[in-house]
Formats: sequence, C-alpha cells, structure tokens
Amino acid sequence: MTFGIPLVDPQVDFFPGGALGVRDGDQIVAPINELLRRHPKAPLFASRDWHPVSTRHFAARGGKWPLHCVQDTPGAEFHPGLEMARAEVFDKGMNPDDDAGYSAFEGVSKVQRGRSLADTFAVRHVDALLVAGLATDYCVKASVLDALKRNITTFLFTPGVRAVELQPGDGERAIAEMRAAGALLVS
Ligand code: VGL
Ligand code: ZN
Repeated sequence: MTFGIPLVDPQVDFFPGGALGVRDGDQIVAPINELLRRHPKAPLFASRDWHPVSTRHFAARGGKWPLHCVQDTPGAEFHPGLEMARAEVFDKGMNPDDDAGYSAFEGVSKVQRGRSLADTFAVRHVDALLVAGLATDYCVKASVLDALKRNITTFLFTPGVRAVELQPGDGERAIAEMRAAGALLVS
C-alpha cells in the first residue's frame, strides 16, 4: 500500500486575509508541515483552484463566490509557509462556462501534459489517501467523496482542514457526510 497526500487548494485566497478567507485557516499550516516532515516519502499532490477572471463560478456571473484564485495572481499562489516543494500540482476550475472544479479529481497536471489525478495515482501506485486542505465543506468534501466513489481508501487529516461555513455547521455536516461515505478521520 502506498498512501499519497493530496493537499486541496492550500492557496493564499483561502487563508485569513484572502479573497475567500477561511476562518482559522492558518491553523492548518503547522500540522500539515509536521505531517509532511514525518512522511518524507509519501507522494504529495496539490490541487489548485485556477480560475479565469470571468467564470460562472463567480457572483458576477451568477455563481456563489467573490473573485478568488484567479490564474497567475498572488491570491492563487500556494501558502508560502507550507513545505510543499515536492508537490505535483493539479489545476481545476478553468472552464469559464460552468461552476465545476470543486473536486481535485477534476484537476489536470500542470507539468505532465494534462494528466488527471486519478491516472497519476495509478502511475505512482497510490492506493490510499490522506487528505488535507481548504475548504472542508467545498473542495475537500468534493475530493474525498470522489475518492471514495473510486474505491480509494480515504483518510481525512482533521487538523489539516477548515471550513468556509457560509451556513454555521457546514463544516461539521461535511465531515459527517464524508464519514457516512466511508472516510476515516485521522488526527
Ligand atoms: C473552494 C469555494 C470556491 C474550495 C473553491 O477550494 O473549497 N471553495 N472555490
Ligand atoms: Zn473557486
């Protein structure tokens, strides 16, 4: 068994002070770094919300969200405190005409000719995941549910996630949903 660590959208805009800042999001940095240090050989993957400036994902075009993670802007960069130099990066959310791209499985590799995350797991013999990142109630949840649908053993690293909570309780509900679908919680 090889477990991989997908970090979901650990980008400046999702941390406090960012365009779509998640409360206490900065608290995920230290536990994730410790996890990465303890598992130096675990393959690391990072998804990146990577939007065009105009997309149906944004409120200006009927979506839910303020402008965030626009391609090649500072807000779309990875949090500078995360030790993720070894990460293989997957971009998602590029289609201007839909509000898709929540799941990291929709991501395509930045360097491997658009290779999908699922294909990359096969290439790397990754058959279990320990997931962390932002935000619990959106992209983390979508990624975990997608992984479970693909019959990948999936653990959620709870110190490494935080929720947007457009409605109070969304974070807890998202965790309950992931558990009900088969995710195992790890702290
Ligand atoms: C996300 C809202 C909008 C996420 C992305 O990464 O969880 N949430 N876009
Ligand atoms: Zn987004």
